[in-house]
Formats: sequence, C-alpha cells, structure tokens
Amino acid sequence: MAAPNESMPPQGPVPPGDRRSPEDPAGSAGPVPPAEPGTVRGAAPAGTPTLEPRPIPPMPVEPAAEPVPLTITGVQLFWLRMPLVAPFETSYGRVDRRECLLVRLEARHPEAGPVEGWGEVVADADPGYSYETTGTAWHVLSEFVLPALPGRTFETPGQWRAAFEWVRGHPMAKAGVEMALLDARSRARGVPLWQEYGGDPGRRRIPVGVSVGIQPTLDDLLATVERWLERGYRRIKIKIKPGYEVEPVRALRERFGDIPLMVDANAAYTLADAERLEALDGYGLMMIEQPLHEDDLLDHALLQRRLRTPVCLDESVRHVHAAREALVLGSGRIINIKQGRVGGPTDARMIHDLCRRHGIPVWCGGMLETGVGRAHNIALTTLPGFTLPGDTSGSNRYYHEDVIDPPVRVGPDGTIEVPQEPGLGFRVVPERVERYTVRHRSWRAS
Ligand code: NPQ
Ligand code: MG
Repeated sequence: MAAPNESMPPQGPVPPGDRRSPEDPAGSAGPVPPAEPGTVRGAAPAGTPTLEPRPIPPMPVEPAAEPVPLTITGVQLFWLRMPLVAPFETSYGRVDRRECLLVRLEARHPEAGPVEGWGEVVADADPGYSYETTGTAWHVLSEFVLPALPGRTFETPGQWRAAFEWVRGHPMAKAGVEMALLDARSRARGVPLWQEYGGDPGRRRIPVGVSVGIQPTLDDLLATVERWLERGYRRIKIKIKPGYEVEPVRALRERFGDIPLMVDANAAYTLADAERLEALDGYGLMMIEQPLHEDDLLDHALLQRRLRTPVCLDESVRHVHAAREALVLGSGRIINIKQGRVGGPTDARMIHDLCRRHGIPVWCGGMLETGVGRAHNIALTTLPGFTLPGDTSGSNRYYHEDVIDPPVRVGPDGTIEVPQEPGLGFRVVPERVERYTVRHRSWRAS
C-alpha cells in the first residue's frame, strides 16, 4: 500500500468543507482545550441513547493444566461431506449436507506410548454463519499450522496456544487442533475427556435441547417440535427471521403451552426491527439468540434495555475479548459458547470462567457436529457454569450414521450420559471417516 503523504498528490480541488492541511492534518482548526479525564469530546444530539457505566472485569486467566509431554509424530486432515437427515434452514440459508474437517493427531507420551487424538473444525462449506469455511480452514491449517506440528512437544494446551498465537483469527481452524490435543492428553493420562476440560465430576449426565430449522409451514413446525418433545428434549429452539417470528412462537405456545422455548435469529434483524422483537416479549421465551449484527455489541445493549426477554449472544462472541465487552456494555444476559467459534477448548473455558464470575449463565451451542465435535461438546458442558440446556442433540438429530460408535444418544429424560473412559468415550470408526472423506492430507515427522 502506498504511503499517502509520499506519493499520492491531492486529486483535484480540496472541497470547501475539508479543512485538513499538512500543518493541521486533523482539520481541527486551532487548538482544542484538553478534555476532562474520562470524558469524550463533543456534545451528543438530544435523544441520543447512553449506557450507564459499569465496572470492567479483569481478563480471565488461562486455566492451569498438568504438564503432559506429548510429542506429535503425525497429523491427518480429513475433509468430510455428510448428508443430513433433513435440510436445515436458518435466516441466512439452507443446507442439506454438512462439510467439516476432522483433525487426527498421532502423538507419543514417554510412559503411555503412542496415542491418537481427534478434533473437529466446525466451519461449514459456505460463509453464512461466519467468515470461516471448510476451505479457509483447510488453507490455514495445511499451509501454516499442521506442517509445523510433527516433531514438536506440547506439555499443556497453553503451550500449543502460545505457539500458534501468531495466526490471527481463524478460530474454528485452530479449535480443531486443540480439541485433538485434549483428546490425546486424556488418552495419555488415562482420564476421561471431561477432566481435561476441567469439568465438574458430579455431572454424570447433561441436559440437552434441540434446534429446529425454519419450516415450510406452521403445521410442519408443530409436528417437528412435537416429535422432539416426545423424545424428551429439555428445551426447544426455533430459528426465526424477519416476518417469521411472532406467528411460529404464538402457534407453539398455543399448542404446547409453557415448554422451555427460545428463538435464534442468526443476526437477521436490525434495531429498526426492534418492534418485531418486542412483540415476542410477552411469550415468556427463555432468550432471543443473536438478534442483531455480530459486530454490533452496542445495538445489542440498546435492544436488551428494551426487552424483558434475555438476549443471548452467539456469533458476536468470537473470543474472550468480545465476551468481556458484552458484559461491560450489557449486550445480553446469556452467552452461547461454541468452542469452535471462540478458538478452542481453553478459550471456551476462559469465557465460561468470566461469565461464571459475573453471574452470566452459559450454554453449549452446536454446529451440526459429527460425533467427534459432539463428544468434545459433551465434555465442555460438564463445566459448572453451563446451567442451561445446550444444542448438543443426539447424533440421529442430524445424521443417519455418525462417524463414531456408539452414536451420541439422548435418554427419554432429555439428557446425555457423560462418558467416563479415557478419550472421546466413543470409537471413531475409520471406515466411516473414509466413506465420507472427499479430501485428505497427512504430515509426519521427517
Ligand atoms: C446456531 N446452530 O446456533 C447454529 C447455526 C448453524 C444448531 O442452531 C452447517 C454448519 C449448518 C453449521 C446451520 C444450531 C449450520 C451450522 C446453523 C450452524 O446459530
Ligand atoms: Mg445461534
């Protein structure tokens, strides 16, 4: 990029309103008196909303982890394409198959010997949910991350994070590797995966809900929801979009009464549509998830002040920094934590810790994971701040055949058992991974 002052002469006359000059680049036209400390210059027009000041919480610290020296001996990356049992429609589009990456680490531990570890990159084929796609994650991992792994030793997840902190963004890509590392650690130590996540030993089962896509008709919606309620799911979430919110919610309340019900807009509204969302306020919803633009914590804060229903943030929280800002601004009262979206298990845990300290309930979101990501979500959900049912449904909510055996099963009481054996607690079936793999690459120590 050219430096503007060196090689870019002004093009044409300077507009009369532009008072910038080489001597006064800010166009400030004379000296400005210093502002009072802690104040912002400039008077706001009458009627401009304000937010009350709130204390700024300290950043959560990275949780301590026992050193478990794992030397990476090989890495495999699988690009999977799996048919869904039914199309899934949200405010931004409709999918009938899932594309994701699976990461398989091969590692060696001085005493335990060789172990494997599996992780999932939850990005989808298109950038509808987030900017990351299966393709961007493949690129970032295969060009910058995975080739550097064989031969390296990581004793803690923190060492892995520090080594690849230089890779900006791409949280889903990085999360897949950290999940695989945690799985390998749990196998090397011979402890269940939930213990690697710092979970609560008392949580032997986790209550779960189900996410229902936008349906062609209200009758389809009622029939679909009825089926999930019969199967015991503890909470129903429906996807909404502008013009499809009050009707479906009213229909569900009329038919099913006081069920635990929430909606997810996937960022489809603006503050200008606030009346539509206010119209939902009388229906006793548990929360309205991600109503507004992902980068607009301010408008979420203003919207929350107009609603009794809690706002829950999903897409807005791509890292712990955003979670902290949201707490300070009051951009919502609940946070959906997806370990893929936030960069991995450790970041998910830090957001959990921050929210817990500040009384913000969290729940584990879902990204239509295969059994690998699903097993990691079960382990994450054992942390004590996960007080609301999450989106970790049974494998059969999305797939006829999962890549793990047995599949994740939801009991008639709407809970999933937390596996107690080392590793994922489910066997990854190699022939199934192979069957759904459309692209594969591997790296080993030379
Ligand atoms: C959410 N998930 O909470 C997401 C959105 C979502 C379970 O509602 C392919 C890959 C399709 C990821 C559709 C649920 C997806 C996807 C929806 C994520 O907002
Ligand atoms: Mg969501």
